[in-house]
Amino acid sequence: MKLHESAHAPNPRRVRIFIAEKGIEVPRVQVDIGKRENRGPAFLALNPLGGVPVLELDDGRTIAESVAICRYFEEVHPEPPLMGVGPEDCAIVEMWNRRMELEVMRRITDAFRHTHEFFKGRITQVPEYGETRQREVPEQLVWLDEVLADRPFMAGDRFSIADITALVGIDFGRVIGVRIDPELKNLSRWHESVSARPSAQA
Ligand SMILES: N[C@@H](CCC(=O)N[C@@H](CS)C(=O)NCC(=O)O)C(=O)O
Repeated sequence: MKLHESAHAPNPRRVRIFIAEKGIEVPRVQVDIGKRENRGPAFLALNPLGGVPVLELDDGRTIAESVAICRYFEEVHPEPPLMGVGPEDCAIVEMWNRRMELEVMRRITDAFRHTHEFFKGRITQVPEYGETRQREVPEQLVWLDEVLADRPFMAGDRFSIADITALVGIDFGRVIGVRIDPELKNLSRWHESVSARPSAQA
């Protein structure tokens, strides 16, 4: 098994944190997205959409999409659970992970993709769209602060994939100037606590 990933990209970091929480070691292959290795024929044979990460199984099958890769590891290595326990809890974790992905991380990566040099010539940038997405981020962080008023983690009492997605999204936001306002006490406390977990260094 091999994990094709890129050290500085946010989606691979989600998977690295996830497997670090589970104590799983997986051989990694670095894909240089700066040099567009992920757009060359060898990588496109693994994932025709060209995104990292990709998990290559021993039988040659490949799994792309960070959450699908995490789902695989959750099934083969259930402890500690990071995607919920039982039908209700699993659905609640999924709800919060989707919210973190679609509302928080996606907003930040859209802002990056549409305004940053790195994506010039790679996608059709619409700077106005990126700037609008960026302007919306602070109000999302206020919302997260409210969410965390009555619970330690995004989906409740237990650390989950929703925390991983939120952490990776917010940390990646640093490249475009996203910072947590210290006045957001709940979000600041959460960020400090999840950043202190050894997995956050992955
Ligand atoms: N939906 C995919 C997104 C994968 C993705 O877009 N990865 C980024 C890195 S975070 C990438 O490969 N970017 C370079 C490119 O698209 O050329 C997932 O969740 O894994």
